[in-house]
Amino acid sequence: MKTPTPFTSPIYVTKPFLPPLQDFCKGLEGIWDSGWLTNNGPIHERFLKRLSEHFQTSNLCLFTNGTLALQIGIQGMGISGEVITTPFTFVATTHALFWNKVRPVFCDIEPDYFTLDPQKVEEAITPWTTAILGVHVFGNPCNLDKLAAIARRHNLRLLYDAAHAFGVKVADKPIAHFGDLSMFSFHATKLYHSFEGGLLSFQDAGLKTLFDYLKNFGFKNQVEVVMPGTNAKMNEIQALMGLLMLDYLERLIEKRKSILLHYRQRLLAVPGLRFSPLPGANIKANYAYVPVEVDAEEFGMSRDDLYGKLKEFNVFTRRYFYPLICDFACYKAVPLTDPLTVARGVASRILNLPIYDSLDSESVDRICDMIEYLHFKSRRRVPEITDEAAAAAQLQ
Ligand code: T4K
Repeated sequence: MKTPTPFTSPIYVTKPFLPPLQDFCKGLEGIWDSGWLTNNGPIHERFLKRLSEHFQTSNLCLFTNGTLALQIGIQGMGISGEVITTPFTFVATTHALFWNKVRPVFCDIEPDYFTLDPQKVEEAITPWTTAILGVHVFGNPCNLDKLAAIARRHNLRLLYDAAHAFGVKVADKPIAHFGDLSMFSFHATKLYHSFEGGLLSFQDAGLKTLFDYLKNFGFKNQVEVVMPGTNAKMNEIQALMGLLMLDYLERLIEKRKSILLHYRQRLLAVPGLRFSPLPGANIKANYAYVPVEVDAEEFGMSRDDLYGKLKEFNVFTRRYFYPLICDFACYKAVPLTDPLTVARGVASRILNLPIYDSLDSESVDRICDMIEYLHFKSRRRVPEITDEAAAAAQLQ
């Protein structure tokens, strides 16, 4: 097998899609003309209106980033005591609890889609539990029905970190319709972005005013501050990007779907590589990430070695989410009530492959060639990808 040629410029795990520069510049001219830069400006209001149509609800509030949105969501809902959450996520999920002086209770995940394991959630409930904070990690919806039933049975609030899940629908409903509150991140690394940005969607319309106060220093009007709020407002430039990006959302999702299917078709038959099952028929996925688990024994090389070797070919994959949050120095003291067996295994095997709009199919093929080559080299044999295996892989 021939040694693949490294890419001449780096291939990162993601690269933001940008709308045509002239459209953005036209929007900037409007901002220059109006002189309105932030604090619920006209573009912010237009963006919010378009998002209400997209989400089929007006219970929405925009923020400068997803982390502050989640922090404010937790605070505004009066969450206290303990919250059951996942250790397999970006660290901001737990930080948002910590900043509210809420104790995280780390609960194990299920092996297919890496979201909270409902049975483990129920086992972790104590008299101090006030809420469940699930994460639709990589855009995979949590087990919505089971978590809702547990929350109902135990009188808990149900919050979702939906940072990865913009554009996802379940049974034709935007994923924001599930749970009491969902947070979406519009960070540059997301499939849909506003440079930086965040959104809360919630069921209780009464929370809107509270969130608006909390993100704007607690101001009710020019002379009344009704609570110690912070500054977490989305500015006009962010809103402009978000507004322009909305027109491309479906196209971006379709392109990602084709990239994911391409990776699967090429790599599913390689021993030691495992993809999550394709989403169920009632789920409209957003294909935000391409997580693959690497079984060191079968693949012939550990996940970390593969990650390192791909760098030599100028391919920069990411180990989202390793280490587990409970293993970071700042959370090591949080007592664990569960060995987190599944989460630990997944964190040690997971590797996210590059996926973004401008990644062409030739580049996907080259990345797959590199992975096959590294497997071959470590095994000293050509992977046995028969026509039947490849056909079966495509069907899975
Ligand atoms: N909850 C979850 C589950 C999350 O995943 C996140 C954020 C949050 C909450 C918090 O939401 P925000 O407050 O961020 O809205 C990135 C992002 O910074 C972070 O937003 C994201 N999750 C996380 C999964 O990924 P890093 O440290 O991996 O980013 P970075 O700078 O290494 O970027 C990754 C690659 O993307 C780079 O190698 C190159 C490319 N890139 C990046 C940026 C920023 C670009 O091409 N252009 C860019 O502008 O955290």
